[in-house]
Amino acid sequence: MLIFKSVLPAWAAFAFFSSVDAILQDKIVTITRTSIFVTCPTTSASSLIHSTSVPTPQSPSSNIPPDISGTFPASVRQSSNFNSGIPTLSIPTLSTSELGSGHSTVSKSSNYCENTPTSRQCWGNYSIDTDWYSTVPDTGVTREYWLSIENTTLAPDGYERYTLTFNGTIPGPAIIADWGDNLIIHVVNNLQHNGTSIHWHGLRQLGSSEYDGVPGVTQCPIAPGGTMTYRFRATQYGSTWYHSHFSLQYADGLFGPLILNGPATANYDEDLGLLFLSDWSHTSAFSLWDSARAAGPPSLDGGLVNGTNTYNCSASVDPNCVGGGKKFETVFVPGKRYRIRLINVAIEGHFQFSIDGHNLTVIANDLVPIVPYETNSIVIGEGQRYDLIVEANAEPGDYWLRSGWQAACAANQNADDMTGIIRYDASSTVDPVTTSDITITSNCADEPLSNLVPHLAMNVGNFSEVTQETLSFVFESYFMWTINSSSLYMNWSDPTTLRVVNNQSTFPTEYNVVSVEQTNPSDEWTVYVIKDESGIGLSHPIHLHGHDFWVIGQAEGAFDLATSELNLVNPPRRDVASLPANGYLAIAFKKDNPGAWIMHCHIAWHASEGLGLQFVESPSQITMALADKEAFEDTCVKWDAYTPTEIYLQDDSGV
Ligand SMILES: *[C@@H]1O[C@H](CO)[C@@H](O)[C@H](O)[C@H]1NC(C)=O
Ligand SMILES: *[C@@H]1O[C@H](CO)[C@@H](O)[C@H](O)[C@H]1NC(C)=O
Ligand SMILES: *[C@@H]1O[C@H](CO)[C@@H](O)[C@H](O)[C@H]1NC(C)=O
Ligand SMILES: *[C@@H]1O[C@H](CO)[C@@H](O)[C@H](O)[C@H]1NC(C)=O
Ligand SMILES: *[C@@H]1O[C@H](CO)[C@@H](O)[C@H](O)[C@H]1NC(C)=O
Ligand SMILES: *[C@@H]1O[C@H](CO)[C@@H](O)[C@H](O)[C@H]1NC(C)=O
Ligand SMILES: *[C@@H]1O[C@H](CO)[C@@H](O)[C@H](O)[C@H]1NC(C)=O
Ligand SMILES: *[C@@H]1O[C@H](CO)[C@@H](O)[C@H](O)[C@H]1NC(C)=O
Ligand SMILES: *[C@@H]1O[C@H](CO)[C@@H](O)[C@H](O)[C@H]1NC(C)=O
Ligand SMILES: *[C@@H]1O[C@H](CO)[C@@H](O)[C@H](O)[C@H]1NC(C)=O
Ligand SMILES: *[C@@H]1O[C@H](CO)[C@@H](O)[C@H](O)[C@H]1NC(C)=O
Ligand SMILES: [Cu+2]
Repeated sequence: MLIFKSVLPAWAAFAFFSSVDAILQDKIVTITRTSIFVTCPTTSASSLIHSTSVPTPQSPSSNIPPDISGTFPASVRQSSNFNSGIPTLSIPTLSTSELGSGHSTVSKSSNYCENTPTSRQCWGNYSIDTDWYSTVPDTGVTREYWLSIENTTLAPDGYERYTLTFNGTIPGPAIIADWGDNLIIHVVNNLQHNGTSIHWHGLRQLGSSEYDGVPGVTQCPIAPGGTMTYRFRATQYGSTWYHSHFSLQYADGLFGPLILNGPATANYDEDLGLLFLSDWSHTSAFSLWDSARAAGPPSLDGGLVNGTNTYNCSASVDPNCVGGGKKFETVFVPGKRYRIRLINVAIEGHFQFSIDGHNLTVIANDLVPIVPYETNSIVIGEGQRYDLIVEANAEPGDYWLRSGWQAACAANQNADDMTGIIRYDASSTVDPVTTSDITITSNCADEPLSNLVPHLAMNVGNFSEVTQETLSFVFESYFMWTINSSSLYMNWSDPTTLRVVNNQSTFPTEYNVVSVEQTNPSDEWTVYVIKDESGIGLSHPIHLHGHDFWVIGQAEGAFDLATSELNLVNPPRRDVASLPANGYLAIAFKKDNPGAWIMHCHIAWHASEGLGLQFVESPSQITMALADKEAFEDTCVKWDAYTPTEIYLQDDSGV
């Protein structure tokens, strides 16, 4: 058991984190912007390989709460209008009997509409006004994907290293579905010596919590050589990503786009897909881990924009510095409006994104459409997404797109070189000469809450419980975050969900379990407050699985239930929000999704250092259909058979 009663004084923490600056000053690295083009380590949309198939009856549906269940008419899909900019498929429809009952539907055939560049709020019988928490279209479509996890030598920025990839690329191939579709995703672990586990960030996994992909929480890891098939339904729509949730693996490249097409709060012509902003290291995150937790997180070598950048190798004698990186580029047609699905997938880094000469219209935060607002830059924390519409209304030319690394939040060796290029002329090869009028702030937290107004307004309902916990740390042989004195540590062989399925009602202290149970039908919400009393002075992007949460309080300073202001009237709603340094984050969510749901900091080092907890929600209602239970148990049997031969033992929280 890892229970700590004492913490070091704050000066120890400052000493620990100020070593970042010392590391930074030790190195002098120059940067380049070359125009050499090599094969882009990404997959074009047209090379997507996905198939549709008649699914085996989907079991998770049997678990969907009765309020959203209903009958199941066959659907008709207007394939050409649903996802402009993305190749469409001819999709067979399925009959009610093939899928079984349990999925929801609301038929408003008189309101049927076409989703086009001038009517993005429309979605067939549904619209931007539909409450997707209770109503999901019956597309009758199942999309099946295969992902191969590989150890691949790549030079994303011109510096060659081994990376971890989905299908050989960073980012991995895009997974695209429509709101309401079923997804079946086969994940093959082709790593030689490491387990893995894949998470579908922000998805509710309503009735399918065993497919949330967190090792030690909802599953055992997939053993080397093994396959696991994830099955769930897209009850939401918008922009997100899939990534490994196994230790630090996503920091080495294991992430990819997950797009769920649906309505939007503003019109646009073309969808450019996800745009990944990240920091990037020239050595594996695993090789940095021991020093990161003992001496403070390192200042990484640079950053990538959608998996690519240019590192200046001209003065380097390092044989791995092969050069030939390229800048991310995209071409605008004057007058067109582009949707960019912005995401921060940094290990540790906060961005203030902008495009020289262009404004951004923000239409969604995470998987929640918002009332559009216009800005010239946007602050984005790890794991967060903002859907942006950018109009090609500038003087034709070449423009810098800037990740906008915020040096006040974390150090990086090439902070100013995290850029891409917007061109108006596809044949242009010159570097832009544009300048930015953005002032990079020291806001390491979120956009102002007043900007993030959900289009589908929802207030927080009745709640009687307010759980308060305290973030702090211990420093024994290395640094660990604690929540109420306990650092998260998950036993990969003993996932919470398995305990629940086996009717165990107790959990190890280091599982950091917070129980949530709906006991009274008129009291169906829970409120959780995390208070930073660590004295370290860092903000933390807090991510909850299985739910969108309502951000009811977020401020610096101490929290006091009697006096601190909580906003229960249509507050921002999303799946990652910042816990401000030396402050508190208060969230509310509806107790409508039985499962084991982790909540953790999305700074990769911090999650590994134990900054997490789990809500075990209505455990007696967590059920699995037989086939899913067999698959779930099979993954554990194979993992347990593998562990005696394991070379690399777990040496972090596991998530
Ligand atoms: C790349 O590095 C070389 C050697 O340090 C330097 O002369 C050159 O200006 C750099 N290129 C860019 C584009 O910064
Ligand atoms: C990933 O690679 C596998 C083969 O390794 C292939 O069968 C599959 O179609 C690929 N998936 C995607 C989404 O490109
Ligand atoms: C819309 O609703 C009508 C009437 O229920 C149904 O026939 C049709 O298939 C639905 N279309 C879509 C795309 O869901
Ligand atoms: C990837 O390959 C390299 C080089 O063979 C090896 O050192 C490393 O351990 C491998 N990593 C994983 C996760 O398999
Ligand atoms: C995973 O693989 C890397 C690289 O081979 C290794 O250094 C690391 O310790 C492994 N970690 C775990 C927990 O499997
Ligand atoms: C970024 O890469 C992904 C994966 O290849 C791709 O789907 C997406 O369209 C790219 N983003 C942009 C803005 O081009
Ligand atoms: C951006 O928006 C601001 C405020 O709405 C406006 O003043 C400015 O002209 C806009 N800039 C561009 C390039 O559209
Ligand atoms: C965390 O600690 C506080 C203060 O001791 C206590 O009031 C609270 O109940 C604890 N929270 C949990 C979930 O145990
Ligand atoms: C992890 O769980 C397995 C299975 O319950 C158990 O055998 C093992 O002792 C546990 N490991 C630790 C370190 O508690
Ligand atoms: C758990 O409890 C349920 C209900 O009492 C029972 O049906 C089931 O067999 C039990 N499972 C195990 C593994 O004991
Ligand atoms: C909240 O509780 C009150 C009193 O118990 C009840 O009348 C009301 O219907 C509840 N509201 C909701 C949204 O459940
Ligand atoms: Cu953190």
